[in-house]
Amino acid sequence: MPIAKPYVGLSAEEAAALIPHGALVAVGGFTPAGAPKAVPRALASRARSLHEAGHEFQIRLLSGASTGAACDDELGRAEAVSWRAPYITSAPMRELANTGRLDFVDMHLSHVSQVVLEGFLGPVDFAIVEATEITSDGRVYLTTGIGNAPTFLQCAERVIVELNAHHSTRLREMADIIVLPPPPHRVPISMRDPLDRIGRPYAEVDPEKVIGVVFTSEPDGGRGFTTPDETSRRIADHVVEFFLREIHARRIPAHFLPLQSGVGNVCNAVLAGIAAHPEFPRFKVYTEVLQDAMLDLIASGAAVGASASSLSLSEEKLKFLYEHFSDFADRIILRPQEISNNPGVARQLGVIATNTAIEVDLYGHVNSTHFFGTQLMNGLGGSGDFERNAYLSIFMCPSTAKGGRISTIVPMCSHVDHNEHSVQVVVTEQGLADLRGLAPLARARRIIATCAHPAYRDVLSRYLENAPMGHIRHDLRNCFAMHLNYLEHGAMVSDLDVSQFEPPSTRGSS
Ligand code: 0RQ
Repeated sequence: MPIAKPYVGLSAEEAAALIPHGALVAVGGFTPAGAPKAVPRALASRARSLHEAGHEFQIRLLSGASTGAACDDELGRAEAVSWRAPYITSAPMRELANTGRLDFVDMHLSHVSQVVLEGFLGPVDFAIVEATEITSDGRVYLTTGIGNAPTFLQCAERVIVELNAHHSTRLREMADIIVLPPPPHRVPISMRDPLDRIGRPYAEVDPEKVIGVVFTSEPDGGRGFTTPDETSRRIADHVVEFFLREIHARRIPAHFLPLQSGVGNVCNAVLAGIAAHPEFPRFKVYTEVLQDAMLDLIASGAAVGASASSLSLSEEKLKFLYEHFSDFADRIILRPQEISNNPGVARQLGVIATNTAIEVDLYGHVNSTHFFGTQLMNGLGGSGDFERNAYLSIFMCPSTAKGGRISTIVPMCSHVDHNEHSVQVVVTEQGLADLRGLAPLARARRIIATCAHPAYRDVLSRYLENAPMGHIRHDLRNCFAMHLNYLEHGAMVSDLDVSQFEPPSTRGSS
């Protein structure tokens, strides 16, 4: 591949060797999509060699969202990161965060760009971004994930670009890039429709800052989803029926409102449920990651088009997209996450937000991030950007986890990411609790009656009705009794008959 002047071609190892211990390194992309691969992998290998030789070597790592295996997994396994923000899905990184060996800062994804530009995290020493092209005047055409790359390119002191030949150069037709200056120079975001374009097809960098270009040809390594299981399908059915009822009651317009869909199998099942329903109107999507199920909806015409920050697709779907690019070019827009997740835009467009919870308490507070208040799962990602500001805020989860031994409906959340004021609808496979207009005790009774698994309804009702009276009823001595029971005895209630949670096909078989 020819290289534009004035850039220097480097091997990944040569590029990694330029990054010193303690540097704040900011990587482009959003999820594995568009995250750099070769240089982080070489950095991990360098860290291992240095550690073996008895030297200190750790970087601080900032990204758009999660990254790919070549970045977070490799650097995590090499214990090459001392500080990490704003979101991870990597098991090695999670392990470090949960054992006190990594300082992880969980942030709303829409906040990252402004926090960097405001200087709150200190100077960004290096940006590493993945692109299909960099021009001699500093235009950078990004690949499948935009994330915070435009901001990082603007403010990093030194820049390394991975030019990845695996990706279509036509991706620039989907990119719509703008970097908002910090206050008091903010400009209004002029967007009335999810498919409005407000920026340029490229990010910009001062060519003087680019210390090297590394050539690669490597897929993102995105994974597809499993076929929705029965629990996810039942959650999806409740959500789809609710949407249709709301349209019928004219609380949602007949042509629907832009949909935001979070990560995971439940969210994909909802999309599949929407696709399968003959009466569902064609709708637009305003979300952060475009996953396989969403591409299917756009391909089938069920969805008009989507705004997102990345194409987080399986290899098979990405290949399909590249082969039929012209069909999608003006129906998918890829934006920096400050815009894809912008709270003001979500409010302006009237986004309907659907995300998954780890646990929900009786009053509708949601924990998205920490098991038993201590063990980090992934981080809150973009869920708060959308849920707090949505036209309709919906959280979904199975009513139980770990073979029924955990109820996801609990008296009090062991950690709170979204408070009761950001949560209007809670859905499990048991049913859908519409909490709009309900005062705290009515919310609690509805959540127990509608969402809790029958095996846990009595214990939850007893907790509520025996708690001291107040505007909100809580028994501070017992609000975590179910959590403690699980930690001490392996189930949230004693004498639990776990056979009732087995899927119907295995029930009764030996
Ligand atoms: O663990 O597989 O070991 O049994 O948690 O659970 O049901 O597979 O959940 O994959 O849908 O993810 C909230 C984590 C849900 C995700 C969360 C255990 C359960 C299992 C996973 P095992 P499921 P999903 C925008 C939106 C925050 C970020 C976000 C998430 C494992 O959706 O990270 O919303 N959300 N971003 O057994 C103990 C409980 C549990 C529990 C489940 N109450 N206690 N364990 N599990 N509930 C996208 C971006 O930001 C990019």
